[in-house]
Amino acid sequence: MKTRHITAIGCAALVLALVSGCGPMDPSKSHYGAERAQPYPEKDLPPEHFPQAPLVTHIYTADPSAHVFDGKLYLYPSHDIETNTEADRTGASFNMVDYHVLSLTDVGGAVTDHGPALHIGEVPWAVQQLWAPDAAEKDGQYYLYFPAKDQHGIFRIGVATSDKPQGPFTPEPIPMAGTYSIDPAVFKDDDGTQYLYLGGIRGGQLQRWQTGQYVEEDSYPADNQPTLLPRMARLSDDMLTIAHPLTSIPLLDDSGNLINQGDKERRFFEAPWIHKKNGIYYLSWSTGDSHLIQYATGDNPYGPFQWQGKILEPVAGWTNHHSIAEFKGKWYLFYHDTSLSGGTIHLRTVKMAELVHNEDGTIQTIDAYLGD
Ligand code: FUB
Repeated sequence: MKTRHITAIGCAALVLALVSGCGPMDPSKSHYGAERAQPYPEKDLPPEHFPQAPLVTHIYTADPSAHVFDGKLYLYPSHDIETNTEADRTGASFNMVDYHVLSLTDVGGAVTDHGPALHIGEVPWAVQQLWAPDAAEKDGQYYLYFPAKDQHGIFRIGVATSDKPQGPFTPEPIPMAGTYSIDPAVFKDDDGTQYLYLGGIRGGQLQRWQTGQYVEEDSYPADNQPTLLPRMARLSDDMLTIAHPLTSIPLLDDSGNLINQGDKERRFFEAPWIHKKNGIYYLSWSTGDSHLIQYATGDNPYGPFQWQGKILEPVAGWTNHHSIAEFKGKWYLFYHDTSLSGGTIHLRTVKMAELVHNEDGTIQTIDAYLGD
């Protein structure tokens, strides 16, 4: 078990990473595609361009899903590694093999890495790419939900259980029936009902499930047609299965129409996340190739959700993936960037920043990359 402090250690590690060969990758080979909205990682930027320090610096971490269990803040991130897998449009270079759970007792205090919580070799059906996970608790049992590719190269969602929030987790022998794509996120409503949200296009394969069956070819709606939508289902009482088939979550623009495929700054790409404040359900997501975290609000877990604004500007790196949680009376955004690796797109590091909800329920936009 390792414990790290959020201190200048982060800066030292950044310098080390910059000189240790984790150099910038050709952005034309970036995760999922060639688009790039901002100059980083073509430049090596010093730490003052990043208002928040890495939460841990001894490993690369990404896609932080945050939950408070027993008064402690737990993060369930991806564990990024250098795999020498060629980067391509499917995200092949994000070839992660295990998870580590992190926890904090106080914001700004020590961050504990609880060590390996689940390895792909322990999951009978999973072959590669342990991508963004999430976790949930029910009756003293903890559930880790995770995407991985099966023997056919198809992303499925698996679940693993533990009697401790930090694991280690024991995987179920098969993926959750009726699940597909990536980026599971679990939301527990005030009445205790828990819901699974998921989805990601391009490398996340959501575009291959438009008929309800998997097809090998990628196809997308025309730019003037409604975009592909994230999916969700209520979790069964056993937390191991979904209680009904995955259903699409309508995302509406400010005029009340479904957001169109061509609306690249707002359309859903990956990383759905739900939080609830003052009776308002907030659905937030990553726009992928336009590198934003957007959000919409609704009055129930199924939506529809109407777009409200932007939560996070593009970070350093290609992917932008977040979660939101309340801890000790304040709300926080958890996100990642590539500042620690000096810009290597698949070597990211998790961070947190305070998130402010305005009186009218809107959310203040955060900029975690200060540019030049
Ligand atoms: O970490 C692998 C993938 O990159 C995640 O599943 C996506 O959301 C993106 O962050």
